[in-house]
Amino acid sequence: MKVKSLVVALLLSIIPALASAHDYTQDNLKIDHPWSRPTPPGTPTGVGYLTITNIGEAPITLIGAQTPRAGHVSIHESSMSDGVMSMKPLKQGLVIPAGETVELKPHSYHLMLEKLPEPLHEGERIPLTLKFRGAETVQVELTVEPLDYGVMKKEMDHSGHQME
Ligand SMILES: [Cu+2]
Repeated sequence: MKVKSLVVALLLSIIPALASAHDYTQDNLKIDHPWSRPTPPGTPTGVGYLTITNIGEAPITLIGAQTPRAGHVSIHESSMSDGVMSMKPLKQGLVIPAGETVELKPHSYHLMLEKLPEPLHEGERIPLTLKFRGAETVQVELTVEPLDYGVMKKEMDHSGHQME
């Protein structure tokens, strides 16, 4: 009996993640639509975007991420200065204040998938582990969307990244 109810409890905890694979809720945070873009052969870096909502009462900080598809993942912030897009790593992590939503998206905060051993392919689902201060580690999947997904053409190349 005991084992049975444990199994049921485990299944119940897994099913919501499967039922809506693109929307993850865990304790004090909610993660929406993690996605990425295909990369041309030989490109060392890719991107990761997602929306994080802090549904708790205390601040949460995204402090790191890992994926088997990249040698290293950094948290970056892009900014425009004198018409030039540049980006810098957020060494202290990315803070999501209580009750707020932070979007990792083109031309803003993003995850940088570095040292790609092979290109990211459209349609692929990339496992990603997100580490937080103030929240449990979360497992999500980045869906590799088409290159022109949701943005204007000029935003496509993310060119600052190719120089790293
Ligand atoms: Cu970057």
